[in-house]
Amino acid sequence: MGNGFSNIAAFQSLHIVMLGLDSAGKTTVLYRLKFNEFVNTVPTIGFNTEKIKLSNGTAKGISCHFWDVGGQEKLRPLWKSYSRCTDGIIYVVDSVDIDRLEEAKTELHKVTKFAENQGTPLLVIANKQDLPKSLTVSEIEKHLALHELSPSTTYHVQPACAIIGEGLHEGMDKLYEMIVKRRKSLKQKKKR
Ligand SMILES: Nc1nc2c(ncn2[C@@H]2O[C@H](COP(=O)(O)OP(=O)(O)O)[C@@H](O)[C@H]2O)c(=O)[nH]1
Ligand SMILES: [Mg+2]
Repeated sequence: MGNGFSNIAAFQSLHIVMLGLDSAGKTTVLYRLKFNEFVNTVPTIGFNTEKIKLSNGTAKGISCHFWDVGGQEKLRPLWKSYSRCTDGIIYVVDSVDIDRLEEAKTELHKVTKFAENQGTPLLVIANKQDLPKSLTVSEIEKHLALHELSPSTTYHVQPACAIIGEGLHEGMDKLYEMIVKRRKSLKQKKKR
């Protein structure tokens, strides 16, 4: 392969948790990745989970076990246990729901501060880019105050439209790259 990623294929499957406020599009992302088509969703009570073998890009062939946890306020206390010791966190944001970006920011910062999540790579999906007046990546980055996250948290903001699947594979590639990098540096630290 020669891209430095080959050895990660030996990993069993990556554990990925998907968080974000209710209605951001998490479940749509999940089923878009799973079935490669649009699936009409209902609000998630509890969680959805799917094992998905990625079919595109550098992460092609990598198995991921996704946990899509409901985002309603009463369900958010669950986020802590679902995100514990995960390989990567996907945080889905509705790019037109400006009124709730402050709330999205608060919840995101809470999650990344849990001791178990220190350094866990973060993929922010700036979803619903198909809608008029959707905020750009840099606006989302600012509203979520991503620069205030702990320096150990590597992140990438990916513009996407989950309904047609645009941006999702690019986002997964970035997340995968961050996960590989982190594993390598953890391994090197252990050797020292
Ligand atoms: N226009 C648009 N609507 C979307 C997109 N992604 C999801 N939705 C819609 O947003 C609503 C909430 O989606 P859902 O996946 O259930 O959100 P969740 O609560 O985060 O799981 C549904 O009506 C979806 O069809 C998108 O990229 N563009
Ligand atoms: Mg849902």
